[in-house]
Amino acid sequence: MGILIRRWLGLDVLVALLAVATFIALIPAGQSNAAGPAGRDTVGLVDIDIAQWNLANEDDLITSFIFGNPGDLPVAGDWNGNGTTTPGLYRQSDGFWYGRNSNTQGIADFSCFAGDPADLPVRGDWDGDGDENLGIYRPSEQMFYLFTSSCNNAPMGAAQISFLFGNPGDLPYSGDFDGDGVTEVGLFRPTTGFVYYRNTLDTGIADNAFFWGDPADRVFSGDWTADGTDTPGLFRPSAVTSFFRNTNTQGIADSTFPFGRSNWLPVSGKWNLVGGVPATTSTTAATTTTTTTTTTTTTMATTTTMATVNCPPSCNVEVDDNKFVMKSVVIEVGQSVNWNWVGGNPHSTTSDTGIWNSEVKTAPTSDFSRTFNSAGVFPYFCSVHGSAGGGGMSGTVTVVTP
Ligand SMILES: [Ca+2]
Ligand SMILES: [Ca+2]
Ligand SMILES: [Ca+2]
Ligand SMILES: [Ca+2]
Repeated sequence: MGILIRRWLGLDVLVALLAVATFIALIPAGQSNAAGPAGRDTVGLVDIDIAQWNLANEDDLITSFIFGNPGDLPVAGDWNGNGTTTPGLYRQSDGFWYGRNSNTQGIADFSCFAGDPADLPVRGDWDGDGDENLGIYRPSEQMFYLFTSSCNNAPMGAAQISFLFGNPGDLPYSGDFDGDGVTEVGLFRPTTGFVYYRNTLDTGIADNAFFWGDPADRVFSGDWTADGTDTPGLFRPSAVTSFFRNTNTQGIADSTFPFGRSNWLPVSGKWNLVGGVPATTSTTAATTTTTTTTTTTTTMATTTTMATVNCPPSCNVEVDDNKFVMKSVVIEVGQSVNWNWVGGNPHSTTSDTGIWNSEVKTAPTSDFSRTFNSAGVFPYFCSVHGSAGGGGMSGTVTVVTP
């Protein structure tokens, strides 16, 4: 039948017919999200205007917190392989990704330089060893770059897996579509409403393709049935509703979840959250009454490979009222920074990413030293007079490879 229609009408018309049929079918679909089995993935929606994460649990109750800066692209994953999915984000402005290992408000647990402006993030267990790592899709090249290494606050370097897949305009998503424990990548093509994916992480034509969505939909995937296989979901801004399908086949949604606001971006995972507030929807953007002063990550310097060392083997930074004298120091891997308290006020040197904290000290007898054994940009602040992200009394240590 399909072949006949294609001969008579042409493929584009067939696609259009399928699109209309499936669009209508999606809307009145299925049971509510809360009726799914225990241990399944659930959705989260991120308001990127204010970096607010809103994670739904299996009872459709919402936990909200701030992580990141406005405009960061959310990408959640089980970065430490402990069974709980937690936030990550990709900052297109500087190519850094930032991750957190708990579903609470706080600073990033790690950050790494990973990509280019305009790259789009995906997450997955690309090597099947139990933890998830970052991947990026570079639309200009139609290339996936997937990292199997963890982020340890140094540049990620070259991706372990890279391959060509897709057409210009495609949007990436990822999931374990065949349930073998290794995550694959897929693409949503807004012009056709189809998703395409491969069962292996290499170049080739799609192993499966089916209609799933409208141009404005935001496609993701998850294990909605707790059987180990990821299948598609989508967030439809016009309906402020997430739709879930339990198989990687064309058809109507198996369940739906009305929640969020039309400008929010979806993520999915096992958040392992108990309690929360009931889900609500709105077609208007959130008013930005939520404070962003707790924004937790920092605007990092652009890549620092060309930075010039400006400290001798040990670098002295004066902790004055209320500033760090030598706010931006550049050292080589293996060298140390020594902070000396000279002002009259109490101050601290506290890493944005939590990797050191002097606690609050006062002059004249205080100092604090740290040796930096890996390359990267390490922002810090005074917990009394500054804030993470370069607010107030703050500075950076840039560590370069000799
Ligand atoms: Ca985890
Ligand atoms: Ca892995
Ligand atoms: Ca797989
Ligand atoms: Ca499943």
